[in-house]
Amino acid sequence: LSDSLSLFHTPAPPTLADVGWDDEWAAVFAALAPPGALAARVARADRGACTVLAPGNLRVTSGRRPVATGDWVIVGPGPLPDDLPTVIDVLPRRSAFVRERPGRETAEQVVAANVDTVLVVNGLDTGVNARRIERYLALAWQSGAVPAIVLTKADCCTDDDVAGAVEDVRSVALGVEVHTVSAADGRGIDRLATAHLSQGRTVALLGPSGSGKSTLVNRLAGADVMATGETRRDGKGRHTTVHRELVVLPGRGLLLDTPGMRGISLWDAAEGVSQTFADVEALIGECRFSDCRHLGEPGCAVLAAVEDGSLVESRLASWHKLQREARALAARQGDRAAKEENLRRWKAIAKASRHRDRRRDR
Ligand SMILES: Nc1nc2c(ncn2[C@@H]2O[C@H](COP(=O)(O)OP(=O)(O)OP(=O)(O)O)[C@@H](O)[C@H]2O)c(=O)[nH]1
Ligand SMILES: [Mg+2]
Ligand SMILES: [Zn+2]
Repeated sequence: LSDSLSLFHTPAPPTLADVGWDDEWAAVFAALAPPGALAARVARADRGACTVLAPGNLRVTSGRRPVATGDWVIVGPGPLPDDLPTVIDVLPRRSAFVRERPGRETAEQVVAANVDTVLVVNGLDTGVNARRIERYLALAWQSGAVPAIVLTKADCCTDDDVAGAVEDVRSVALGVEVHTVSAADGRGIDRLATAHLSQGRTVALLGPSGSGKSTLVNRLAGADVMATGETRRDGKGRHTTVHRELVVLPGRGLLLDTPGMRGISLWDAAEGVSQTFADVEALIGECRFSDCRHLGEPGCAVLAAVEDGSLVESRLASWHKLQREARALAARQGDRAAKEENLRRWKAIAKASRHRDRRRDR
């Protein structure tokens, strides 16, 4: 227990409401939980075990169900008297930020569950990366949470540079709030807190390593809850934060800090891409051909917009790229589903034939 007590920097343990519990969760829990089980929220998930919040702060085994940081789970006693309590079930997620799991297999990774606001964090010391922001926004919109963009380290730039960066971001983040903050001089922090922190609400911070996510968590919490690290200049970025972790600010909501992600591949993000590129998609209906691919067909409204300067060419290229990526993923998912189906059939055949052999042996 003691190693997880650092999650709380106030002496009073958080209440269920502090952790995000509400009537809707209560109703779902009541419908699914066996008598005597507890509701708890996953603050940190490790292989096979997780730390959960509320009613206390306890270490439980995850059981067979994969759990993600931010999940609401049903906890019951372990199978043997001395066993740790065990996650029996995961309550259906209200939102989930999901990317493709890095590595070779085609699988999803739930980065954050039941999040209300996704803060897409970008450091002004490295300049804004519009393409990366679009990618995060696609996944954020897809997640069901509301994205906002936070440009950190405003103290590293002149006011003109800050204004220019905000302008650049606004042009690719339509309808999304853009905040500029500095953990060094404190600017923008209160405004960000007022806009997004309140009891029971969950705010996830996502962005590259060294962009200042943990520093911002500490600023918002008013205490050093997360370790922070020097930014390396050689581009080899060592990750300071290595676990995703939910931090409770009693009465003021929850922050979900994450390790910087080097690459972030789309996972089921078609709708999120459409929402991120609402400006491009609005033009599509105007193309002469309903199956226009916007690659040079006559009467293409998208290319006409590039021509007259109302759509930036690099943004169109970015849209094409993310569309292709979403389609390629769907194809790989289809391949994988077909392989799994094949494997299931072979296993069934093998089992049936073993059964037959046994009967023959008798
Ligand atoms: N000047 C300045 N430096 C900052 C600011 N915010 C963070 N930093 C510095 O940036 C470096 C990285 O900050 P972290 O908060 O550890 O970055 P992170 O996004 O959590 O990184 P990972 O945990 O690796 O993903 C540290 O040296 C911080 O002191 C800021 O507003 N201004
Ligand atoms: Mg960090
Ligand atoms: Zn077209």
